[in-house]
Amino acid sequence: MNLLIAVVQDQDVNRLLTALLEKGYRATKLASTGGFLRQGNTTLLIGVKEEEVKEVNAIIKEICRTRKGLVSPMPALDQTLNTYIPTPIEVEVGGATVFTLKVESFEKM
Ligand code: 2BA
Repeated sequence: MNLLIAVVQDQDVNRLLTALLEKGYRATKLASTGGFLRQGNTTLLIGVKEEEVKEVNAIIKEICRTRKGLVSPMPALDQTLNTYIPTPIEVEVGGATVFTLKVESFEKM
């Protein structure tokens, strides 16, 4: 058994969950926030057999899009807020960030 922890953009979640459920996979959806952009994203916990990891990763890859995000850098410590003009920096977000963990034990009680 493996646990995929997939951080995905909110815009992709519904399509991704539909695609996973259609193929018989189960998932738990958690609301999360990216540490860098401080914007909402979604973390999915997906428990799958070893031989299913590849297919689930392929589904995630197919559905999750790359998008642009904007972040405003914090002013330097020696810079007063009066003179600080934030210039947003563009970053590329996604498709998805996926961690694959081996599960030591899996039981439903
Ligand atoms: P955020 O932390 O909000 O990051 C959003 C995007 O900002 C990242 O996209 C990346 O392009 C950029 N970014 C993040 N940290 C950066 C840094 N220190 N310097 C410059 N640019 C930076 P993704 O890499 O696609 O990540 C999307 C979301 O996936 C992240 O949102 C975070 O919630 C999660 N994530 C990514 N890598 C992770 C990791 N190693 N551990 C835990 N969560 C991760």
